[in-house]
Parts: sequence; C-alpha cells; structure tokens
Amino acid sequence: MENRQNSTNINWYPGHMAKARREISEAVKLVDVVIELVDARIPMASRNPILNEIIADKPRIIVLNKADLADKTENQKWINYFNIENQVALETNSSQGAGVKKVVDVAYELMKDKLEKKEKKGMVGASIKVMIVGIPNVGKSTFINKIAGKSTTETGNKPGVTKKNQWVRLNERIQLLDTPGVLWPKFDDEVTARHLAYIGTIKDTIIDIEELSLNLVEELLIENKDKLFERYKISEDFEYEMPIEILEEIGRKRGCLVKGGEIDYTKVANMLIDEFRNGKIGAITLEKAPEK
Ligand SMILES: Nc1nc2c(ncn2[C@@H]2O[C@H](COP(=O)(O)OP(=O)(O)O)[C@@H](O)[C@H]2O)c(=O)[nH]1
Ligand SMILES: [Mg+2]
Repeated sequence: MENRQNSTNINWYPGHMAKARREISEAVKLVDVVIELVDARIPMASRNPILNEIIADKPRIIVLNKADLADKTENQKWINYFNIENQVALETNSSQGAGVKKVVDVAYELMKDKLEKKEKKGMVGASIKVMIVGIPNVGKSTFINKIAGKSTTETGNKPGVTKKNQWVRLNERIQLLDTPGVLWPKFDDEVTARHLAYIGTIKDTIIDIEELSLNLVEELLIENKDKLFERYKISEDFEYEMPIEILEEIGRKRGCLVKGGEIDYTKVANMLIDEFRNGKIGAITLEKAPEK
C-alpha cells in the first residue's frame, strides 16, 4: 500500500516547496472551493500561511480533522473562532466518516447561488468543483476516500498535486479533484515544530524522541495533568520537580526498564509519544483558539 507509507518521509527542500506551491496554484484555478484540512489538536501549527497567498479570495472551508483526538469543547471554540473571523469551519473524524458529508453539503451551500445563476443561463449539468489541501499526515487521503466512498486516492505522498487532474463525482452537483494539494509543514518556530513532531508530522529519525517526550510531558502538565496521571496511574500526590521525574515514573509504571532496573528512556519516550499520537492519553487539544 504505497499511499499508506508514512507521510513524514518527504524531506522538503526549497525546490519541493516551489513545486508544491506552483502545482497547488494551478489546481486552485480549476476549483470553486478549497477545503483546508488541519489537525484539530494543533489548528495553528498544522496550517501553512502560504495557502492564504495561493488561494487568495477563493471560498474556503477549514476542516478540523482528527476531531476525535482533540478536546470536544476546544473543537467548538475553534469553530466559533473561525466563524467570528468570517471563515467557515467544521470538524471531522475522517477515519469514522463523522462530519465529512456535512463538509460536502456546506461546499454546495457556499456555491449554490453561483450554480443557480449558471443554470438560469442555460448551462446544463454545471457542477461545483472542490479540492483538498493540507500538510502531510493531516488526513487528506482518508478524508477523500470517505467522501468519495471508494479508494480513489493512490496519491502517495509527493509534494503538490502530481497527477493529471481527475475528478471524482461526489453527487450530481459536486466534483472533487482526486489528488490533494500537499503543503509543507512550517518549522518557523520551535513551538510549531515541536507540536508537529508530537503528532507525527516530522520524521522521527530526525528528532530526539527523548527530548520530545520530555517536552510533551512538560506541556501536558500545564492543562492535562489529570489525563496524563490517570493514564499512567500516577498518584495525585506524586512529588516531582522536573518533567523527567514524571517520565521516569511512567517508565516504572509501564516496566520500561533495562537490566538492573534502570529506566529505559528510549522505550518510555517512544511509548509515550506513540500513545499521545493515538489518543490513548485522551482527547487533547494543544493549541487553544484565541479568545475574542
Ligand atoms: N483518529 C483519526 N485518525 C485519522 C483521521 N483522519 C486520518 N487519520 C489517520 O491519520 C493518518 C494519516 O492519514 P492520511 O489520510 O494518510 O493523511 P494524508 O497524508 O494527509 O493523506 C492515517 O493513519 C489515518 O488513518 C481522523 O479523523 N481521526
Ligand atoms: Mg495522502
């Protein structure tokens, strides 16, 4: 399964970025609505501002995908935030299909007037064209497969929109460009890069997993301490001064030990990151919507 290969295996070089940008710009000209997928756990870090330049005023729907892995209340706050900004936003769980049909319906609603005008002018069979855009691993292929109802996206993980434009008919009025636009993740600042690493957007072999796990513990302690402690059965009155002590306790609880009973840091770090990525620690939103 070529396209199931981890998306993070692209190494983005300036050439790739330029190519992705060019290809998405071309594809955008062909569509009426752009559907931007972001990760509901990190709705800021999982966006690439270059998209604003590329799509300019074209109607857009922001989709908070992997909503199942994020906090329900926070998802709603993000949707409200975008709505206040005059931006249509919805949440989905593409794996389960929850919310995906609504995205199609909303895309239609956005373009309804335009379509009716075309039909009044006598254009028979006019339809709305949409495309999906987002950074690697955000769920584009899963989303497309869900709304298209079959496996249409053997896209692999090449930057940009690589195949010749093929359209998938979603219903009698909407067509979907079957190849998503792959945007590069932005590593402008440390927090963004770290957040992308937590969710698995950055290739693991180029990150220090032990350091990353400590950062994650530190971040979870701020607002998700209860979930973290509950998951690893850490006592409420466990005393610690540094995140590393929590990581060590998790290691002990999980038996991530080397001979002699020392903590196996690599093992516990990998386990923790893996469990976070899979939502085992809980539905957690790391980036909050700005308060209005
Ligand atoms: N929990 C959860 N996992 C998802 C969701 N959407 C996609 N995934 C998973 O995220 C990973 C990346 O998805 P994929 O569609 O290949 O991402 P792409 O690189 O943007 O095409 C896969 O393991 C999917 O099963 C979702 O809404 N919820
Ligand atoms: Mg894909």
